[in-house]
Amino acid sequence: MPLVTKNQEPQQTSYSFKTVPQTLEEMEKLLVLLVLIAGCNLQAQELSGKVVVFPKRSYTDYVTLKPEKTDGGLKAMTVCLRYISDDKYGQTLFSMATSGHHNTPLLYKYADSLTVIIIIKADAPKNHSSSFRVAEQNLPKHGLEKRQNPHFFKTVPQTLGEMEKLLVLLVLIAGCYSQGQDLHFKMFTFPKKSASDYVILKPTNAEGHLKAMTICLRFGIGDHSEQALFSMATSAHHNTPLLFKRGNRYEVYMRVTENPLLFYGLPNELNKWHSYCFTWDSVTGLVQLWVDGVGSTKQMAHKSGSVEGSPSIILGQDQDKVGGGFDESESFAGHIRGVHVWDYVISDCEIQHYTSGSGFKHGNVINWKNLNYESYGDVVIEKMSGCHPSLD
Ligand SMILES: [Ca+2]
Repeated sequence: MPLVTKNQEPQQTSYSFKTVPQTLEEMEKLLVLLVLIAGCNLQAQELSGKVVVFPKRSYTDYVTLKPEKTDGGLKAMTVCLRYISDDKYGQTLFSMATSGHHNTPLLYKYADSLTVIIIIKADAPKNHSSSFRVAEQNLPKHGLEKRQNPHFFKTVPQTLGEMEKLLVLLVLIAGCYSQGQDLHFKMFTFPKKSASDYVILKPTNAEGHLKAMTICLRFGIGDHSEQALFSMATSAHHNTPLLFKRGNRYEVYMRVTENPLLFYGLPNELNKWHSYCFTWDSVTGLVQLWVDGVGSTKQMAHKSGSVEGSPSIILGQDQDKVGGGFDESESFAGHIRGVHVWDYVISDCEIQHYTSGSGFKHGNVINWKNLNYESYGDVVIEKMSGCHPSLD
């Protein structure tokens, strides 16, 4: 219900937290604006580590999941989900409906905590609140849609407190509130060797005191010339580390400018994507490389040391000083994507998950899906063609 009567002048709304929208129209505008700002879209989203919050029992709050397979004809099915609830009432956990029947199935939890599966049952128990409705058949292709409910806008929050709660909820559900960019299905293309093409990556934790590190990226190259894969520099040293490739071997410069660690026998075919991970742990000093899931033997560098200060991270060039000192012969030409950096050594298992692209935990220092970066020169940010597997 609009709060403004005919006799009153509608109040000018500035869409700040201090002003509660006064009308249905204003509320709708604000919500559309918020969703746009949040950068949400209807593409498939990686939701690991996130939850969908249903703050109240209502017949207007729900999420529609769009199945990847929409052609029907199911002869078997497994449905998995996790939920938590302290509600003493019955709860609909999952509802799949088709034109043939509206319970195919309905998964319902009764108040006595017994989870009941009802398949092809005429009706769910009366007086329960459908708090989770999922997946109608014949919907468009995959993706998760946060649907605007036609009833939702009929009630405008009446107080500042209600408005704040709603905004917090929206941001939580949107799950994409950040200043970085999601480069899923994109890549950096370095079309030539040069001293002017590079990308600066800005870490989330700007002030480092790194005692361990994992760096993963995917790359493809077309020749066996010297190639700087990843360069991290600080004011204390410009190789912390430099990850380099020369001919058929991989090189790691960790706090050294000469005599790098050398790694032989790892996959290095040309014109092919490679998954590359570097790990370093200060306590043991052990360094390991992984290429396409093949782990090297371990070598030692910068034992008991740390990487202090704000690191300068650059793709495409070898920094011989912080942010510069580039040499064309050491520059990178090819493709890089899927860059993640952690401030700890991720497990072998996680590295395998990264390699296969199956649900690994994203980097907490550099995250390809929330990346702050600046590109220079002729570096092109390209969308991957649909023929590539989605691994990031
Ligand atoms: Ca150099």
